[in-house]
Amino acid sequence: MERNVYLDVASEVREALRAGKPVVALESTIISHGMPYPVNVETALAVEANVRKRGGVPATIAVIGGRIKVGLTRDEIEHLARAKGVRKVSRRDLPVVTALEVDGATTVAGTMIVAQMAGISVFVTGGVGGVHRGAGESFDISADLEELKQTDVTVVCAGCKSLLDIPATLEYLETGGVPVIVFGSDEFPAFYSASSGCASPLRMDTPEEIASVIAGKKKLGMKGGLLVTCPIPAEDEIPFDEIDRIIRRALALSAEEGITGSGITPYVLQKIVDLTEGRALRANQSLVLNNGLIGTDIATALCRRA
Ligand code: PSU
Ligand code: MN
Repeated sequence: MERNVYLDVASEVREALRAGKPVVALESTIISHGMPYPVNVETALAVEANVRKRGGVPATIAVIGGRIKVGLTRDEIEHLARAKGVRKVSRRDLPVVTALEVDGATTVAGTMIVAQMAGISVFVTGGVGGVHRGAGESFDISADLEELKQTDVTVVCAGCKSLLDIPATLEYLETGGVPVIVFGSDEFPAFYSASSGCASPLRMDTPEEIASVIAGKKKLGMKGGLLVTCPIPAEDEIPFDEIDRIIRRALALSAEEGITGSGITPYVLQKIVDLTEGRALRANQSLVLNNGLIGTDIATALCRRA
């Protein structure tokens, strides 16, 4: 593990890594900016429980008072879930929150950076950022995609929302050399719905197969992550056309309100929850929990190879 004066790795996580046990990183922007209280706390704890249920050790990542924490206590999760003004921490923000000694919730990009610092290979979340609709004009492309190009962590998610331009996101990942695997489906999933209209770039049906690609990339000495996407469980799926209409309305509202930059994703996520009266929130919870199980199976398969 790299020596890092800002990093606090929880003893359970450190011991699991030393013993070669499966450790799964979890992000915190979903807690502070992605879901309302108290569903955010319930979900964060439930996904940690799912990781444990499958024999893994969860490591939720965030910045508390400028310290980069790998593995949070229940009180720390509760704090992030309730506190106002917790910053959203992507790559550009990490040196700022540590220097200023403030709180920060890490995005996919931020969490990947910290997971790599701690020596964690697999990271589970809900959805990943991507190329925004209209990015040709706005240049709004999530730093998550840049991170996948350069940081050696596998991100397990449920695809990306149609708030993004999904075909452009897949093109961008291809250009960046990021393997995109769909677990058990021929179609790339769109978060709330199992279908997106985009074919799966690569389908795999077992955690062992996926672990072999992660291990293979490492052996080749190639930098960068992998994106593993898991379709939402069928019982909680919202049909693509139905949720797409709602997302378009949420996007129109964000434009009317003049929301820009890193504020767009949290604003739109909140509006989607409001407009669906919580159905989107239940779907979000369900897919994160499912990803927790699959991600732990991948981490376990990876440990068995070592
Ligand atoms: N998409 C979701 N839920 C989320 C996010 C994205 O469905 O919570 C969060 C993640 O933390 C992701 C970040 O890394 O938003 C991307 O933000 P931006 O588009 O500003 O890069
Ligand atoms: Mn952006």
